[in-house]
Amino acid sequence: MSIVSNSIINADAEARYLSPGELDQVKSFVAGGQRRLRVAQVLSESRERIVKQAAGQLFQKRPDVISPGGNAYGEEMTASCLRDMDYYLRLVTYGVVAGDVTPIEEIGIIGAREMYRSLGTPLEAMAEAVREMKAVATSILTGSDAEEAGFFFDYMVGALA
Ligand SMILES: CCC1=C(C)/C(=C/C2=NC(=C\c3[nH]c(/C=C4\NC(=O)[C@H](C)[C@H]4CC)c(C)c3CCC(=O)O)/C(CCC(=O)O)=C2C)NC1=O
Repeated sequence: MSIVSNSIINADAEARYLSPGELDQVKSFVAGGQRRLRVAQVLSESRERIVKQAAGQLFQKRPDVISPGGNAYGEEMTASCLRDMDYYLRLVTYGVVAGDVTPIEEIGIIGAREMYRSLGTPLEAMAEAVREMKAVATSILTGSDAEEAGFFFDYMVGALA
């Protein structure tokens, strides 16, 4: 789940101490802790704005999804769509805190494409929604904070598209 728990699980499986290489990795994980927590905090606090602005951009680029016959057409379906965006933003904050894509993968990626296909949700539009959230999020964050978050949004886009 994170470099710390993974290193411990691997070392204990061989009943050994953490190796110098593992300790180095944990060291850089700990050194980046403040930054990851700051990024997760900003994203959490800005979630409404990020989802709302990104959805606005998405629906402008893909008016078909909220038009009659579209997967997010109608108040209820649009609400499900925004909720999914919020889910994925929340998963980005998990990835940022863990410094690892595993929580995102396990909670929101494995089986997601099949699920969206069966729901008739266009995957490219879902990926576009995540791309738009990245754009808003990285405009709120700065420098390496934006890069840190951007990595997890990109991972998600790649996994959904
Ligand atoms: C945290 C892990 C997790 C995920 C990812 C998740 C997704 C998820 N999205 C769903 C539906 C949905 N998802 C969307 C989303 C969209 N439609 C579009 O055209 C847009 C591209 C997009 C918004 C950007 C819509 C419209 C539905 C409702 C579809 C329906 O009921 O037919 C459903 C079906 C059940 C439900 O409506 O709650 C699930 C399980 N649930 C989870 O627990």
